[in-house]
Amino acid sequence: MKEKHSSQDKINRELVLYSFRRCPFAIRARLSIYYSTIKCQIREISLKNKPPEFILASPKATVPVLLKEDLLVIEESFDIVKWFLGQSDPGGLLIPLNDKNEDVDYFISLFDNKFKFHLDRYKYSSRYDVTQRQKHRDSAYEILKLIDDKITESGFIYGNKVSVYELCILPLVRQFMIADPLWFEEHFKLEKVKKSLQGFIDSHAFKVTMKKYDEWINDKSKIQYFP
Ligand SMILES: N[C@@H](CCC(=O)N[C@@H](CS)C(=O)NCC(=O)O)C(=O)O
Repeated sequence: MKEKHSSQDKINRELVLYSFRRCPFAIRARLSIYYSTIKCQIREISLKNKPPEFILASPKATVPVLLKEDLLVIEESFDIVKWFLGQSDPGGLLIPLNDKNEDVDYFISLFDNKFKFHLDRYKYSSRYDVTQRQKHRDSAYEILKLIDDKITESGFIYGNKVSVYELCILPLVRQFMIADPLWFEEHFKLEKVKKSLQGFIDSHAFKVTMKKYDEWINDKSKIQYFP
């Protein structure tokens, strides 16, 4: 964590999330804010025209980025999730992290790295190599099998309620579905994953999380809050 805020942020001293509506990593961060019940200033930015204040706060310039009240910056979505729920977790979403039989970090990094690698090459195959599209879809599918095996009788990845697993993994699975909705509808056979994704998309939490915000401009009278 680094201490880099613009002078105006130093005066404001409130939580600020730099976000991008469709980004799966920003979605997970906003979901954690929703479940924490904490209110946070939200700055919806354009990834094609990143504001200088954002780059100053986080030179790696990926969303989401959280500016904390103590002026520290959190630049990784899973760290943002853990931070918000570490402050307030009325729904017990962090419980799997305290279970010695669970390797939450392993699963989430599997999705953030390997799954995302194949997802990008499947979803945006024209930017990579169209001839490899199906191969990457198959590889992503193999990773989704691991989650299908994990999903319990109650339909959740851990126990009988939503947890940090759904928050972090399902936004990426949604991208996999969006890459080719017709194929997903007809050929995706991991029924537990399919049902879990549908429940997630239909949830109040997801609807609130996908609310549209105006693009941020540095004007005090235009501050927006999430949720
Ligand atoms: N490991 C990062 C990944 C974040 C990420 O890759 N975000 C994408 C948007 S989905 C981004 O900001 N890309 C930079 C760009 O498009 O310029 C995290 O978990 O926060």
